[in-house]
Amino acid sequence: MNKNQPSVAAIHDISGVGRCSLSVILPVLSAMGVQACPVPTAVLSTHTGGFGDVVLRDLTDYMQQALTHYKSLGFLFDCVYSGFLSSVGQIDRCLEFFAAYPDAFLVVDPVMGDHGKPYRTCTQEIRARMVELVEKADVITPNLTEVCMLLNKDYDHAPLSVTEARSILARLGEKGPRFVAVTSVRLSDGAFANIGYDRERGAYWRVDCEYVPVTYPGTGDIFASVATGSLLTGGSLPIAIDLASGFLELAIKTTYSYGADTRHGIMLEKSLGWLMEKRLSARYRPL
Ligand code: PXL
Repeated sequence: MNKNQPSVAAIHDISGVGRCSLSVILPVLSAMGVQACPVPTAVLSTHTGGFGDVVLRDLTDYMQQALTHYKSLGFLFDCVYSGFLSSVGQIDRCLEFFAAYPDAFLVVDPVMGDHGKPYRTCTQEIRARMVELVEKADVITPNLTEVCMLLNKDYDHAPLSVTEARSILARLGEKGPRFVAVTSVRLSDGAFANIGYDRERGAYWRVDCEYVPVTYPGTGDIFASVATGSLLTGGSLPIAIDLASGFLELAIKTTYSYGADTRHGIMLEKSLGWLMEKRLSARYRPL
């Protein structure tokens, strides 16, 4: 919308407590100099991972009306970035956004589950149709659970050989996206890594990370947002994965050091300043 600054239509839910989705996506993109325009898919009292009976207001109708309004104003977004969806109709709403902005860079974080299980609100129908967004995307950022759902494979958390890791990336790339980044992969050489594939270049990448023995909600959202911010401001795929991995490592270790309740997500407020400094680390290497 402003040619000096990339703009993103960010199609995700907003959860009041638990530091995930728009609560972390907006500050991350802003810190990276990217204008984030939220298109909320649902309002939730908390995320769905451990706070009991969540209050959820679905905004499927709102999404369509918001798009009609933006089109009437002639707004152009440089990027459309989708994530957590609370109803299967929202797949169609996302496809409408994608069609309305044919020149936009399309980021699909196929948020469906973690640790081998679907999120409580992620129905079989949503899981079956997520691939329609993936096919249109320029970049996708699934975790291993979501990879298995997209490839109709049984979830298996055994370490992956380099050949298996490359094969998963290539099969996802065949579905359409030029860039594939898969988070939190255990490799058979013992490394814990975020891995990537640039289909046009035929290049595979890995960024090895320090393993911290806890998991926090929202880390996938933060990974995808930092990577998106980097790609939109001139980063290559390995640079984007490197920056996202470095930032998460810092934020996770910071949170772990406080022993904070994991359900509240990572202490983003303590680490966000790092993102503004745009450090280059070049920890990436070919996979
Ligand atoms: O971080 C993914 C996510 C997004 N939105 C909601 C969630 C989760 C994961 O649990 O529950 C509402």
